[in-house]
Amino acid sequence: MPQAGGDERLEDNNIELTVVVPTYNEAENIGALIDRLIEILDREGPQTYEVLVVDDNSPDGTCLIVREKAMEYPGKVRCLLRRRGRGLATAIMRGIYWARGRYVVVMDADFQHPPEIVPKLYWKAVSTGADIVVASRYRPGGGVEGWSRMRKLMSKTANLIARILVPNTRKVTDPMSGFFLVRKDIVNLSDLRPRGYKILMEIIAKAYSARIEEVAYTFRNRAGGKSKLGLKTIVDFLLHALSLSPLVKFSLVGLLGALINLGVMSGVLMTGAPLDVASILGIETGLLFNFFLHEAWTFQTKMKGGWKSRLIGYHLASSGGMITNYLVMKGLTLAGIATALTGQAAGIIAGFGVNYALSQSKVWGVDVIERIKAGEIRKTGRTDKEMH
Ligand SMILES: Nc1nc2c(ncn2[C@@H]2O[C@H](COP(=O)(O)OP(=O)(O)OP(=O)(O)O)[C@@H](O)[C@H]2O)c(=O)[nH]1
Ligand SMILES: [Mg+2]
Repeated sequence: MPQAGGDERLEDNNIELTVVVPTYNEAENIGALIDRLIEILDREGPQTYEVLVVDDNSPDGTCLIVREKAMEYPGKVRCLLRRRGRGLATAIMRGIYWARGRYVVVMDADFQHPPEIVPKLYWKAVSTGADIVVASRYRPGGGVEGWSRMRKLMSKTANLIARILVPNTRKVTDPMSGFFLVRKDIVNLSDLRPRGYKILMEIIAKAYSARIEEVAYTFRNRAGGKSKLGLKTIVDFLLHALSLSPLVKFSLVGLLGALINLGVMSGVLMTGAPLDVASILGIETGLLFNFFLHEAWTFQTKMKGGWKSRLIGYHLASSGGMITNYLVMKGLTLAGIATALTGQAAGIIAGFGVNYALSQSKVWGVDVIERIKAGEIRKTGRTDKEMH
């Protein structure tokens, strides 16, 4: 998708806020929502704003209602009609692309996201300098209204899965929120590959150096119309979280590294070299291979400075994994719980866990990557502060 700027939108690109509302069959809600948004934003919002509805050609005529409202509130309301393609995440991306505002708020049309929170998100961003402000159900003062126990449990589980799989989401209490503000220029639309509903999770996963704040809110019952939520949403969420997860990439790289380790070892053995030499060469080649792939792919640092200290760190993390592997095997076999082989297998799993945990938190931790992306860690590996 093309990036913002450099076209006809530039001339009136200097408004403060765009509220993007994706819709599919929201004729029952959209008119009232626009009235309410205009009333609140005129009173409490920034001087310049617009409401941009992105409608996927709803058969119930949602976009026609929006166009009537556009005449009622000139310059403040637009409907972007997508005749081809459907899907919430891509509709939101379209909305962000066409937004003229410096800040963009994304919200649902069905009043589950209270319009009164919109100015709060905006003023929070302005007063704190945040790049992203999440409207959170899980902050003190927030909550959900009318959810069954099952839906609460599903939401909490999804939250936990995101936290485990996508470390950057740990910065917020509600990474799955559909209600949030972003500063338009921090979203790199061509970098997003969203699947299903949870575009915020991906924006947070990829915006390493973004400053994030939250505002509590209560998620309300749908005012009218029907839900588009289904089983597919859950499957999409899981696949999306996996695709953003360094854990999955770390495992794949680890497997490849093991194959390289074995390949190099057998090659060296064929030259008549002693087993110890062949084994150590195999281990080190596998490690180096893993390291460079983790740099470029798993954690996407793109080798931006400080990599030598990360290389040493990765050797330590891997050694921690190997020691754990050995200790677990030894412990299980001595205790008579496992055979040599099953003990070693359990050791490999435990060792992998330790290696991943150390690599992810210490070598390529969220804060480390944040500092690399912000250009704070230079080629020497020292930070700007240390150099001054
Ligand atoms: N443009 C567009 N909007 C969509 C699409 N699917 C859902 N939406 C809109 O996205 C918002 C959220 O969808 P909902 O069906 O309310 O999903 P939900 O809030 O998770 O589910 P409920 O709690 O049951 O309402 C609403 O404004 C929908 O109209 C789509 O395919 N295209
Ligand atoms: Mg809804």
